Amino acid sequence: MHSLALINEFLGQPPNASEHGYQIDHILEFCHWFMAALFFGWSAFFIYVLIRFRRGRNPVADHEGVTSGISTHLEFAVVLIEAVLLVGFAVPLWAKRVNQFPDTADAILVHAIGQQFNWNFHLPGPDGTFGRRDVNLVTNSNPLGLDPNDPASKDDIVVLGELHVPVNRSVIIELSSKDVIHNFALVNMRIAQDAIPGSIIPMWFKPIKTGTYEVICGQLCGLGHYGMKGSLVVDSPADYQAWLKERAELSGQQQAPPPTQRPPGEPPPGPTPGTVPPPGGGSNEQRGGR
Ligand SMILES: [Cu+2]
Repeated sequence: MHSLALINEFLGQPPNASEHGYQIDHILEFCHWFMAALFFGWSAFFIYVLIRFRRGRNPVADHEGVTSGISTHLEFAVVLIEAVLLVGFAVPLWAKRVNQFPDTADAILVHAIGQQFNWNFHLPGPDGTFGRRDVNLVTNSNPLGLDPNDPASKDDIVVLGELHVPVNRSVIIELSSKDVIHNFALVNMRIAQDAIPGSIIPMWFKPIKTGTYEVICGQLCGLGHYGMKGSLVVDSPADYQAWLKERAELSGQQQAPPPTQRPPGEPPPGPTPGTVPPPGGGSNEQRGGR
């Protein structure tokens, strides 16, 4: 890329894949170089002071103190640079993220719902309308509490852990949480946002490179926090359509009649004879062992 990317790479920053990410990277790079300059500058000054004002040379304390104005000018310059960084770069960049959302007409809108310890994604399906969700309807097989009686929910797509989005389209994610505070962190997209129970918080980014990227939880949310990972797959438009089609077919299968509606005479559902349930009960099998 360019020479300033040295520190970001050294600190393990993965490559940027979003439209606005280079701006974040520039600020990070500049801040790190600035902090490095301050660190070496102040360290040198500290060592100078230790030698210059040693006891052997100054047996009696001087009550006048420093008379030169150099340190005042230096400190003023540091404050000025920091103010320009904050007011001139950081705040405008942040304001654009939170105030200037893309037009929903051509953006992809997805709901992401955090739970200990997974990310659920809810897509509106072909009708473009999100079905009603009700916390009272949440079960193991209906992790988001989607209302089956709402016509808009019939074609909705619910996926666990893996979200696909098309490249070069803005993505708006409306974040919420089922339990505690999580943080939806897309490091490659240079964006992160807290998911707070009881709130729906939007965030947006525009992926510009296809590939598979990590979704992590950026807030310590419990014992399984370390494993709260998912993936964001940025597809070509054709691959994205294929994924949508596949997911729509799969969610059609999920709407098969529930076990209580089995034909008369058929045995009730239960563990397959001869199998041993795993320790701790087998009710979480559907969640997959990510
Ligand atoms: Cu979490």
